[in-house]
Amino acid sequence: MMNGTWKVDARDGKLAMAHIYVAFVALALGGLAGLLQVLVRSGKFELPAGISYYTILTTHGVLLGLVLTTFFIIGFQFSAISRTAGTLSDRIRFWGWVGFWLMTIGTAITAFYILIGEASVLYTFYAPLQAHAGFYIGLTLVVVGSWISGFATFAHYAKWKKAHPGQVSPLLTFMSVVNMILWLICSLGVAATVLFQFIPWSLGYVDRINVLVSRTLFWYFGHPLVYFWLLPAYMIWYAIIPKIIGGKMFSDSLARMSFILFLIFSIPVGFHHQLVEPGIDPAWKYLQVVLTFMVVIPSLMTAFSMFATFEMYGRSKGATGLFGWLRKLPWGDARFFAPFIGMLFFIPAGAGGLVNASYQLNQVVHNTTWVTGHFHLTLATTVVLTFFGAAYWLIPHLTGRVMTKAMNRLAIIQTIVWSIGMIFMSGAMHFAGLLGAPRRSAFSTYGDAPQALEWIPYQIAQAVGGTILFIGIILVLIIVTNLAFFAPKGETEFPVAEVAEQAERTPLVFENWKLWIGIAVVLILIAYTVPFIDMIQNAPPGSKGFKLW
Ligand code: HAS
Ligand code: CU
Repeated sequence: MMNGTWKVDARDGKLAMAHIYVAFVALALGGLAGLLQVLVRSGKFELPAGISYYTILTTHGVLLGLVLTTFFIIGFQFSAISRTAGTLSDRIRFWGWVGFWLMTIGTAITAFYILIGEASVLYTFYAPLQAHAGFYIGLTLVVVGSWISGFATFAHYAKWKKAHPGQVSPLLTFMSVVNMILWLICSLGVAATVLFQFIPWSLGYVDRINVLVSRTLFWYFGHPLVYFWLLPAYMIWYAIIPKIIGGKMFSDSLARMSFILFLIFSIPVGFHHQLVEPGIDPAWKYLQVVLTFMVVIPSLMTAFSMFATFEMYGRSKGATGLFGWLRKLPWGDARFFAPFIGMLFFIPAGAGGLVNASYQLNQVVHNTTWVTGHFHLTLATTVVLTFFGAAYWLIPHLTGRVMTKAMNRLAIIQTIVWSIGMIFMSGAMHFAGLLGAPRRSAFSTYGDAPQALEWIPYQIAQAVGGTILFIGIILVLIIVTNLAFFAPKGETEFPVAEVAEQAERTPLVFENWKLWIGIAVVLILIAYTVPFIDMIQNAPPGSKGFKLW
């Protein structure tokens, strides 16, 4: 497929880089907060100057879970659509900048209220914890900004379609569109709870909040949010990694189909975060658990597709035997190595997700550090290592530089450091969680309860792992700064893979948006309407706000 340009236009590159700078500043500050947290939870360290553990924890979750991800993803996607569907028009780029500034101003406002200690409500901001209204208003601006970038993406796609009637759109553009549709539909939930519940309540216009409705709207958003993080990583796996290893993509249709399945199944599943929540009929929890297991399928398809890509490539290089192809992969290339390690970690990470989603097992792990361990494998390893791997070619591509051998070596070391740190930290979180160690909680021996004394050694292992991870953050920041400002001038490729099968065979039905969005909406209505009416009709009086920090 000959689509787009070889190089991202310099003006589009600037827009993408603006997002990427904010993402890495968030990584630096959020990572520092993470280090302080593991030290506190080891029991050997206290925060100075009366700073609350929960202030630090909120900073960490918001900066890394919400800011790093959203900014990196939108920056990456803008460069991907510019690369594959052609340079953005001035008007679309203008709206991209509007989106960027709204998100940045919103982030600054939210960060301000967190840092002055007025919003230590963690990144899930569960009611009845009540933050300063500025926290919610800042978040609203971030979401509205991201919507504008979403519409800019759709406009660019529509322009391409108009110029290429009857043709299948470039894969990376198609995938970016799916991810932004997913994001738009799901963020309606968080927008609704923030605008209609949290803001009036935190401003004092109303006294009480319907806690169950707020959590339900949050998780209607919160689960698809994790796929909004994951899909860009899958874009890199499907469409970029095959080119980096010198091979071809296994199947264009399969990749598109898995993205459509994510669009359909990833929203009506939020109850798997509320399995122990009273006030929701178990029948509806059951339905959403079934749908959760449906959304595992596109990940299994992705695993299959990646194995097929690697094996096809290895065999074309003469590999034999069941795993002979493994030896043919370019282990010394950080652009491959970091995302590959991310894939490897996704095997236990995904298995942990299946444990979480299993109704009975969820009773054991819910609200324990097991869950924290789960998302440090999924988000903080699989997704983040893939993003790092992408940054190693994307940043030099956009800044007109090249990665030196020394920096590549440092990036390999970075990946190894990250893996070791994460095995210790996330491993310890999983084990301590099974013993009952609570998440979202500062250090305590709970009056020397025997259980609590049992998990303290794991919390020390957690601190060791977290410290190693912080070294990993320093390394990646050194690499990124080098690639953005100091690396030698030159041209770096934005790799986009070709497909092994004939690309023309991809059916156009994947772009029948009315159909797919229609199915998604129907499933959402089936999964949510009745329980939602229940929650409103049978609501207790609601809760006043609490500031417990
Ligand atoms: Fe999750 C909680 C269930 C995936 C993130 N999850 C969380 C939270 C976060 C999160 C942040 O059902 C905490 C939210 C909070 O603060 O409360 N999760 C799942 C399930 C999946 C899953 C079923 N989660 C993710 C991903 C995330 C993420 C992805 C971020 C990016 N999760 C849950 C549940 C909870 C939860 C419950 C609530 C728990 C509670 O009680 O609070 C699935 O999508 C996972 C499917 C994945 C697989 C793996 C496929 C493997 C692949 C790799 C192939 C490898 C290759 C390399 C090719 C089945 C694709 C091979 C090479 C060799 C040499 C071997
Ligand atoms: Cu989920």
